[in-house]
Amino acid sequence: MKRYLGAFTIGLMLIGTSAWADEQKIEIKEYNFIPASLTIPVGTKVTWVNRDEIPHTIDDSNKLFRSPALDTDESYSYTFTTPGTYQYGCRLHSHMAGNIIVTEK
Ligand SMILES: [Cu+2]
Repeated sequence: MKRYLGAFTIGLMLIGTSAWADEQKIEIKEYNFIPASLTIPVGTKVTWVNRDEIPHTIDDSNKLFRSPALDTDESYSYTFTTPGTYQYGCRLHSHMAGNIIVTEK
């Protein structure tokens, strides 16, 4: 039983490490996505965090991903599994725009 738990713990640590390496964060501040342009390898999880006092959304122009309205400090994540260029914006503020370039691994 002890040995089983040990292997389980190491497994969890490995999962934790790879999740850390394949994650990127985009902050929303003063109606801007920061960074507005991000290049990532396929398989990367992107997390947007709203740092404004007003709600924002993350909406892909091709409707691949679409977040609910995020209040202050709320976040939304999407994992990109196909290479390409993704344009997104905020459906509450049409002038907000960002893009993500997903490259082959
Ligand atoms: Cu907005």
